[in-house]
Amino acid sequence: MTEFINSQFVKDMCDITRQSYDNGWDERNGGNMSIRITADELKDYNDVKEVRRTFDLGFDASAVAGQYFLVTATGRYFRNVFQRTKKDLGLVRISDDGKKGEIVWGYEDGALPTSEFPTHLMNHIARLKLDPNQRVVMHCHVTNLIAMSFTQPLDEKYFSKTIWKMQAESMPVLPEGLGIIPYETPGTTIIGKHTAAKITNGFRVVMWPHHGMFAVGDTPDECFGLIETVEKAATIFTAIQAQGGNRLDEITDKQLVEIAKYFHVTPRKGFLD
Ligand code: 2HA
Ligand code: ZN
Repeated sequence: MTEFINSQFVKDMCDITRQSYDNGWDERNGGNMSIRITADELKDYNDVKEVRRTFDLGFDASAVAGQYFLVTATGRYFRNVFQRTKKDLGLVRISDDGKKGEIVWGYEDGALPTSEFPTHLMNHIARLKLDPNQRVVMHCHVTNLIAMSFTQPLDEKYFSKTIWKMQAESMPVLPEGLGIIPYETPGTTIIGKHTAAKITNGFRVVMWPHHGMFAVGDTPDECFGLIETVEKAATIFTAIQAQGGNRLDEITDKQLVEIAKYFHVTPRKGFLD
């Protein structure tokens, strides 16, 4: 019998949560992650066939009815997922009417999915409309981008350009730039709706000011790679400020256009002069 705990999905979740914790982005219960899995991909796992508990989703998720999501638990710590895997992760099937989550694996000591699960689902659904290969949603508390949300204007063009200019790699990785929503209370469906509007607009990374980053991707590596790249740019920005803030030289708008051409990516319209 193939056990779900030995699947690549669970391995990826353990790897990424631990790495994100080691990077200092998930103090206590900070952060959450989900991976979309199809029924077909689960057919060989015999321990995910039975519904153990159900809960209300609080919104209509019928766009992903019958699909499965491996999700970090609410109140649990990224630091522990790799060794408390069956307690701190759960596999949830979205009911046929899209109103309920059906727990088929994990959350063994009574846990439930992250408070941000409605937001994750709304954003899986929004991204799936643009990208049928959408799989992963991740949220974490990246230090330097959060700090920038206090000191820099919360303007998408300004932030995107700043991130592009901090390192040559930002443009090929994130040509669409960084989406920004207003500050919102964590765990609400409002934050989910505002974020989904940004995802619908083609952003894959959205800043939640004074809170953290939210990203979508086709694979755990891609999603985590987007977060790493933006946070690396924010770290360089922070180091520049610590060195006095003067930029004697920098990547110009013209050079950003050249990078984009070379890597065959299209920068978001209107963000470069
Ligand atoms: O999972 O990070 O935004 C805890 C949080 C909520
Ligand atoms: Zn958070």
